[in-house]
Amino acid sequence: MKSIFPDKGKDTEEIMDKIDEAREKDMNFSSGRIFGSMCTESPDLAKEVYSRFLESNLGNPGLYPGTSQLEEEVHEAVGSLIDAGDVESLSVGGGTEGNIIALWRARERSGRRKVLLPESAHFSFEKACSLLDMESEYIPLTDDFKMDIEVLKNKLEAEREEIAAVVGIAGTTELGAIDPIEQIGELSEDIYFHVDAAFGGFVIPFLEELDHDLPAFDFEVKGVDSLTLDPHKMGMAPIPLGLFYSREGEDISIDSPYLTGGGQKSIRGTRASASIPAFWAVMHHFGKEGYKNLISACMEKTYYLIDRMEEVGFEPIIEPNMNIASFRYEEPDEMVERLYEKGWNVSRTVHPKGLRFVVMPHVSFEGIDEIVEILSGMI
Ligand code: 0PR
Repeated sequence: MKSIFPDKGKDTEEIMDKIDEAREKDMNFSSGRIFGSMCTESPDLAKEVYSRFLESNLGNPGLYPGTSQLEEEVHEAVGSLIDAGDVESLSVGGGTEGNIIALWRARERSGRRKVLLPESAHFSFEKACSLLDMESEYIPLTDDFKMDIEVLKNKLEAEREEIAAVVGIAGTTELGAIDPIEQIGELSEDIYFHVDAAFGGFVIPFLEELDHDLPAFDFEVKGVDSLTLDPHKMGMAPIPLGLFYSREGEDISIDSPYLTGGGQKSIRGTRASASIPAFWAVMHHFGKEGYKNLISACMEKTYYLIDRMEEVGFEPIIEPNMNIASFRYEEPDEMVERLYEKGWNVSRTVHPKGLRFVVMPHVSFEGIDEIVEILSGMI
């Protein structure tokens, strides 16, 4: 096969021309046209900090005591938002890695393979089950799109001995619904209970401070064994950064004899770590007050989007708990494609079929007016 690997080095200008050409094809948050992503643009400060830590690799933490210290401070500060106390914490690549680690621990602890999940669970649990040779069993949802606690109760009574883990979601991907975490915690008792708060974990604590009445979802609930949440979603951190917290931390550590640190608990070995100091900076840049303002502005835009969509005939699937608004629509796939061709990114829901908007901080009132205008011309 003929090698197409570059023969000789090129000059920077030529390289950068190609790089810019590719970058210009990408969509970007600042256009205000992305409604289908749970990520957003980080403040400039984060970009500056990120670029100073490109070498940093917490897979070998002894080489980076400065980054390790910032990591610890991030874990403690975010942990205090979710009542984590002194539970163990790990930096992960995002919700997917956090969910895999949770099921891995549950399997090792119990020696069992069955996982009970709400039908609204993110597809990362299917990856986890496939990797870990575990079996997913889905619990149907109630009319308000939360895990049906009665069905869970019966399942637990009938199959308790086979069940490795129960999963609850605090902020579902499609609708932002919050499962009844307290009730699941009571039912799960000695069975491993993991909360996927990848999105909601950075929203609910601030909404609570803004006097929204939301259910307990974190380590305040006694039965919760582990919880994952993503600063790279509403935390405004650059990707990739998730945080996994676990009440019982000793389950799995793999020896890493050639490295500093002694053992690794994460799935990744080498871990790009620049997003940790970048997030440390973002967290200090906003503070609680800044996050409350951001989330409150997102909620205002969410309600505005719902009003505007109702005006043109769309029906919201649920009253929003957080900054996700989804609307019933029978043929979302085709609509999503058509909007994409026009330069707009809107996502879809599957249960039930609909159009899904994540109202992140980069979304503007003008952007909402524009997309509603376009949609109303297309239905
Ligand atoms: N758990 C929940 C509840 C999630 O919503 C997600 C991601 C995950 C776990 C997995 O997180 P990571 O993708 O960080 O591993 N939800 C979004 C989704 O799949 C992620 C996303 C982000 C999608 C940015 C698109 C995008 O542009 O829809």
